[in-house]
Amino acid sequence: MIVIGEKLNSAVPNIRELINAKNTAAVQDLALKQAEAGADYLDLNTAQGDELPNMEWIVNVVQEVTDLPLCIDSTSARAVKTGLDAVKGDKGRVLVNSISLEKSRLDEMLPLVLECRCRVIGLTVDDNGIPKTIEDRIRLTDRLVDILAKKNYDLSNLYIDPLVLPLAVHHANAGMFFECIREIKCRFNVKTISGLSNISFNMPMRKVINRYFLSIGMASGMDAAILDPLDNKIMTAVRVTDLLLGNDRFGKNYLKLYRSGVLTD
Ligand code: THG
Repeated sequence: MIVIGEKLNSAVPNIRELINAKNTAAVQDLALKQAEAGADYLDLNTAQGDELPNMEWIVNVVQEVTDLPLCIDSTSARAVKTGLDAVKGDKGRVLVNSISLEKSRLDEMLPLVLECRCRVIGLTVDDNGIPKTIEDRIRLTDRLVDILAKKNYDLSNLYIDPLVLPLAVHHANAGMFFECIREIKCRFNVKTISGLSNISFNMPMRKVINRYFLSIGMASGMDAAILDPLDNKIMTAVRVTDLLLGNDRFGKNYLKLYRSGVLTD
């Protein structure tokens, strides 16, 4: 499973303060810790604050301490462009988070993604909002796949995020998400991704729900997740589920986590 480290997100009050204060040491420490914990990408979000200059700054300081590819997290195409411009080396390794079928967002983000042939997260949302049914999410995926395929975009670089809604809103929301992932993996040659926190919104013991959600999601074909790699229990869930699914040859990653003392029950 592809782990996207979520820690450097300005939506979290502490992090917002670190970013706005341009606290290089603290930001670099969080970048390094997530890399050491096994993150494959680092998500960077500076939306809460002076977004463009902060994005340029954070891309620069993070790159000083790690070569991990970056996941540039913004609804603003200008912020994404600023982030991409600051990336050194191969921009094709960047994961843009995200495009959608909302007309203005698609029109602005698409040229950036096509120009650098980078990876991209596609949200199943359009100008009518998040669809209520699996069929409508598949329909939006189909439209996005069609648009990108016509531009000769490599679809294995597209990560569809079906946008999971809270269980507290409807008891079938998790089940619908898993079914959606299975359908998407069956019908399209794309990858799938999700954040973990929405599912448990407004419920007690959120982290327990998030862990089981992750595990069933992976078994349904979820390729990547945006999560906190510094949470030993969630990383245990990632490595154990990959081991059980046959995605960890010789148990290499499982044993590595065990030997580092992080694996926990
Ligand atoms: N899909 C896509 N992008 C996303 C999300 C998604 N980006 C933002 C978000 N969802 C994922 N990122 C975060 C980042 C931080 C937190 C939650 C989601 C968060 N952090 C607290 C902290 O760090 O203190 C709490 C951490 C914890 O308790 O585990 O809440 O769904 N495409």
